[in-house]
Amino acid sequence: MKKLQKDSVYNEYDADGDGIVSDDELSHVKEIKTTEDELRKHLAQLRMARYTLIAMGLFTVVMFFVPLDRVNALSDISNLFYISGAGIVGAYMGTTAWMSKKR
Ligand SMILES: [Ca+2]
Repeated sequence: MKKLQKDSVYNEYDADGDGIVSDDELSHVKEIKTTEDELRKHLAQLRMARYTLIAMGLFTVVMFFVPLDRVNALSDISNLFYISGAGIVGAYMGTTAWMSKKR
């Protein structure tokens, strides 16, 4: 019988913790990795959407303290900022709803 080396990275594939990495457990490795990748990707997208929302909120609050002539000068940029921010958040929500429906 073969054994894993000490502190092997494949120890985690012993799902039931009996000290034996069985054929059945190994066959699930790809599935586990795919799920982990999806979770990581989802987490990154969640962070992006969250920080975009926070940035939009902060930007709005900051705009209250900026002199009006500067606000007018920046209006083209701030319009783009709001539209693209809403696009990011909307795309996140849309794909999240679509992905959870697909499952
Ligand atoms: Ca096992």
